[in-house]
Amino acid sequence: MFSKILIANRGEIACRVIKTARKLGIKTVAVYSDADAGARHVAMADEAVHIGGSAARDSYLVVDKILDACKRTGAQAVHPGYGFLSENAGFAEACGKAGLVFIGPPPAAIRAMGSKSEAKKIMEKAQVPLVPGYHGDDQSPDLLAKEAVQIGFPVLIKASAGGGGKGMRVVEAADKFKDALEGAKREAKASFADDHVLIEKYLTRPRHIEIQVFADGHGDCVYLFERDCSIQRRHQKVIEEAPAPNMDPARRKAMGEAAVAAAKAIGYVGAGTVEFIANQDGTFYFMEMNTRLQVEHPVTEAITGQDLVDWQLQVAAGGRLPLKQDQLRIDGHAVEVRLYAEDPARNFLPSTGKLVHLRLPEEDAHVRVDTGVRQGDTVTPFYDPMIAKVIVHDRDRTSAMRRMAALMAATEVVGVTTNSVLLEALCSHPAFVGGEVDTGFIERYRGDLFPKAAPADDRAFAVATLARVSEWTPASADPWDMKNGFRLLDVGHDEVRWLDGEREVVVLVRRHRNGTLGLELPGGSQTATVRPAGEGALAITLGDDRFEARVVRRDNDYTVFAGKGGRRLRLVDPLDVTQYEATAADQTAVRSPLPGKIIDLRVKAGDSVSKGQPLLVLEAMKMEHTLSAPADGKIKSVRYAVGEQVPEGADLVEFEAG
Ligand code: MV4
Repeated sequence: MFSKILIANRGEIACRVIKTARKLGIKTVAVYSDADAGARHVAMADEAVHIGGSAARDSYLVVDKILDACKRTGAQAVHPGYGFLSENAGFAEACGKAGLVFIGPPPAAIRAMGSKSEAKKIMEKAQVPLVPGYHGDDQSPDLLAKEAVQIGFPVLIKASAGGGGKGMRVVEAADKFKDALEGAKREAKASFADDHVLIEKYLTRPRHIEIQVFADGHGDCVYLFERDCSIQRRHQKVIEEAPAPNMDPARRKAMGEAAVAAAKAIGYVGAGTVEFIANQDGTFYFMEMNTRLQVEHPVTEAITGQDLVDWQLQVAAGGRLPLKQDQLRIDGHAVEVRLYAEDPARNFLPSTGKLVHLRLPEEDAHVRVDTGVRQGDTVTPFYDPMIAKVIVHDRDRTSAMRRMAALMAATEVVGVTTNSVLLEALCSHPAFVGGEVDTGFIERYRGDLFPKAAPADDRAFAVATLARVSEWTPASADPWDMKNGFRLLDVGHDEVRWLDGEREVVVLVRRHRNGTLGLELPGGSQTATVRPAGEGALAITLGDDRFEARVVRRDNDYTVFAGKGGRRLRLVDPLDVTQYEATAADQTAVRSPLPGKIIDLRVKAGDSVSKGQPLLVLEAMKMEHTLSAPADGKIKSVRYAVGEQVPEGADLVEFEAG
């Protein structure tokens, strides 16, 4: 077994690998970029090596710097995590050439799975079920059109070099095929420099079911059952679970054995995932194979009781698989959610900033939290904005979902916007909890999952006001002996002004002789009491209700956590004139929300535009963001050209409202 390994990654997966290495008594070396100098994975490792600039291309993707760090520290093996270089055959090869063990599959296996059509050819030979379709080398439009008719519409045109849904076109009928084919080839050429496409029968309500496989270097290979990852948004997994709901045991065995056949067909070693797409009736087809440890591996660990990084280390060190197939069992049900710093209200734009307040679920026998951040860290635009993975394991699916929904409702983050409200809504949605699972779920239930932002309710105003009053009332002071800030106006009341978005609400506060408070709220008067509870919480009575809440103050922003996600209210301080942000009509420029690259301009100086009209497309954090006109108006100037890099906050388009 290794005495020292280097983790060529960052964030939660780096922390996660370090945790298992430490359990096995293996020393760890972290690598880090400028932006990660104070990161959690650096603090957790036994040693750390700075490898370059914040952008991944200057650090985590630079093979030579990682190999040099191994050399300098005497690391014997490299764990690539996921993303970055984890599926880079050249990197795996370079490790081997440098006398290092790459903790992953052989380079040839990585290469074999790199091309969709190559992978499908290998699977066909291994008799792994493929979606009915055409993935030949003849790409003449007439032949492809004939194949499409043969398959039967609707068909799906897919870029062979594509991934994550890029370059896919659904074609409903023959007369639409030629245009769609041209569009798909154009996009494939632009995105992957390879316009080779394949044609498949389109599955209308598919499920994404993947099988965890594990092979050692001695010819053994097992499957550790399935994960259902159908709940996705823009091909980003949002919720993953194991086992798959309503999975028939015979089907499970068939999929597991097909996945093992796939792994054996390419001489696989290590942890791998064979992805299938399945119809609602359970028929399944090979989609692709991922030659890395997946983000969602913890749900498999939870139901099997295995530590897959431990298995990786043992197999990479030449050991045999720890268990045989008939020793593996499913226990209970596990679900994982990915807590992201992104803003659903701004079309899921990544949300960057300092984690002023971070209260993640407490770990216990049912709950695991894999995170790479701590309160006070900053979510930067350089990397995937995942804050944490929360994994719940329980006796059955309903219990696991109920527990997860409660954890999401209690999760508190201030400083960035997160998707915790969406996660809570999903895990408590009757259709989802009832087992309705397919890749179109979020779109189908958009109305339930993204309710219109309701105005703050009386409870939010009451809690924020009580927090404000608590700032005036030192815990021990006699409410009548007020020295600081509590002004007795006419009949002994004070007022607290709040902004909820653009709506201003005034709450009158009266102190009663018996020490209770009278609050005049938008919905009427309420008697309240407040006292400090443990860990910065407030113990509140409001009318007949008694509950705990937490309020996090940042300048004049009070974020209320009272069991339904965070609600931010801004204290109106009459002396602070800067609090009225420019409304859209006042905006004279469209600014870049993130550092990125301009990849498309839709307007030019002099154009008249209407509110919401797309102006340009910015590429940032591996995603495309379309920036639109904040109001009706005219374009005065366009400050940047296609291909130019822009900093966060740069004025991209000068705009004149009206
Ligand atoms: C499909 C499909 C329907 N029919 N293939 C999306 C990206 C890549 N993972 C394959 N994908 C799909 N392939 C056929 N023949 C629907 C999808 C698909 C999808 C698949 C799995 C998980 C999420 C998805 C979201 C949209 C579309």
